Amino acid sequence: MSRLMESRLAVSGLDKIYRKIQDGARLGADDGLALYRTRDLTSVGFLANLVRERISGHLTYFVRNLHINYTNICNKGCKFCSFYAASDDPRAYVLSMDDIRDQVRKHDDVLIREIHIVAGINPKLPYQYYLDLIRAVKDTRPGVQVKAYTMIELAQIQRVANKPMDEVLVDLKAAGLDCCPGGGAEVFSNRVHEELFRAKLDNEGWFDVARAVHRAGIRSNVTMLYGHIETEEEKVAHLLHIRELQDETGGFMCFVPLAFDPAGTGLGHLPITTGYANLRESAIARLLLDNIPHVKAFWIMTTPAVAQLALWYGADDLDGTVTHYEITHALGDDSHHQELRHDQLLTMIREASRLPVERDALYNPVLSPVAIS
Ligand code: V47
Repeated sequence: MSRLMESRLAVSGLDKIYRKIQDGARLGADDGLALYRTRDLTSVGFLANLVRERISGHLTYFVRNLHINYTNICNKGCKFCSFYAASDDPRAYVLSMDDIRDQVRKHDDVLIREIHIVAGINPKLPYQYYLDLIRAVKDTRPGVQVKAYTMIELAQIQRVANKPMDEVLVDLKAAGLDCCPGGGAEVFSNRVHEELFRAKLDNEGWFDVARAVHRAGIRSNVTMLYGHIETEEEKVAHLLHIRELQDETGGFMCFVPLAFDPAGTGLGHLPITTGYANLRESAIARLLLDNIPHVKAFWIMTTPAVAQLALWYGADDLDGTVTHYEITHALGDDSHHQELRHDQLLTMIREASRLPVERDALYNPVLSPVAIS
């Protein structure tokens, strides 16, 4: 390390954290708070990059994927969500199996490896719907991997299945479920739960479902929704809870920081997150989550420009081509069309002096002419 960087870390009070990282020691809650409280983002990024390069070198992962949101009907009423609709709302929809097949077929001309499926909690949907949905996708697009159902949806699926979670997961796996997305974690704080998503599964419930998923041999991601009413202490506690659960199960593939988009939500008065805040979240997550292999820069929420910079602030994954994202609007307009072609992802990664690796939903590198070109 250069003398300049050494004195910079000393001035910002992060030299102790640097020594812990060098020694491979775990950071604690106090370190997490110090990382949030310093104004010296460059030093936080420098530290996060040491860990990022220790874990992934210069590699940066991406996947050719597609999102399907099978219903927007939801009975949870989360204050941060603009996607949900009551069943009598004119915007309300439920996709039939034919609709699902049509949505998949629309992309027949492009290579897709992962289909990411999440939706609202619609109490009218029967158990069979969730199994048929996975089968419909896999029949229409043989070989594609299905990343479906957050822990919140799984709790609902178990409710309608009316049988133990372990048996539900066996059925879902048999239908073709490959892994689960990380949504619904929000912030593991009873206060935030009470204020923003009271009707939803509580934090302990989320952990229990994740434990069952990992026990069933299904890997998942985990998210944190930031930029609303949460405190720095609550974010540190959230990250440390995840680290503890990962020590226990080892089932998390990737941490996904999700920048809150206030447009159309019950928190519409809040500002959108800044580039500074977005880079800080990916860097601190990389430093505290020493046992999670990947940190995602989800460009949909932060803009591609900031996601590209995040590759030097802890992140080693750019998610993917995405195409259409219903949960939030495209920044700056009212549409849901949000797409980066794989060649644009490659350019972004290479321009940032990182090495692109095309992956599948489970982070296995795939050798394709694009990945090696
Ligand atoms: O759980 C809801 C979040 C999540 C808003 O696993 C919002 O690879 C921002 O989990 N502003 C669903 N976020 C999306 C999700 C996800 C996304 C990308 C990749 C992965 C992965 C998972 O979206 C919800 C909630 O936390 N969300 N409303 C909003 N206004």
